[in-house]
Amino acid sequence: MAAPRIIRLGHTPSFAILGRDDGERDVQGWHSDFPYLWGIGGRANGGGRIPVLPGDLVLGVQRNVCVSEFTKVGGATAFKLGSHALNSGPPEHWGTGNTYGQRGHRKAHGLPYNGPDADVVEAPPGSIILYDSRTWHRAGVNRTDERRAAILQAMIPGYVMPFFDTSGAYKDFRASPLAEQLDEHERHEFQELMVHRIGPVAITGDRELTKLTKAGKQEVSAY
Ligand SMILES: O=C(O)CCC(=O)C(=O)O
Repeated sequence: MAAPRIIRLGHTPSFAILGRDDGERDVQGWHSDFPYLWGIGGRANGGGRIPVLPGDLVLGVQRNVCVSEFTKVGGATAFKLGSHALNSGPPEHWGTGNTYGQRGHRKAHGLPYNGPDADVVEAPPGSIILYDSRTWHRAGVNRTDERRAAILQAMIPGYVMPFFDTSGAYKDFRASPLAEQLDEHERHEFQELMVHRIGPVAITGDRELTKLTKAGKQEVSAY
């Protein structure tokens, strides 16, 4: 399977921060990430958002940066390693994101599945956890006083539509002093990750973005 030549972010990178658990607060349930979103987003398992194709076609790779240390006691992410190959979402009885997304569900029913089939991935701060977006996972439970933080990035081929429009965040970045800290190559790379487009046209409700990013150089055939 040839790798796509254009890779983009499926949404603006976001933080996932966990404070100490109090025994009753809402927690995240089992799910797969964008563009599959099995177990979350209100859809039934499988959801039909993305066709499930045989073989090893991967339409998303998740890249989570551990800002703090990831330990089991501190709320490291739990995965079901190898579940991407099943090409379907987590079972309902594990407690999916749809179920645990209902306010008060954890207080009433306890935590989602945390048995021997759940693999907690521990990692030092600064680590990057890369996984096939189909892999079932959920945030752990932080039983320490240190907050646990990660930056979540959904990497998708350029031909998959983004989950959210990234234009606002990209334009804020361009107008900020941070943009000056990147060299020309880095600025270009960042633009390519953040601005979804086909050929010269930025795919966004923001008409200014096509002009702003002078997107004309890219060939449609590059997809
Ligand atoms: O916060 C975590 O440990 C996992 C979050 C995550 O990967 C997700 O929400 O998709």
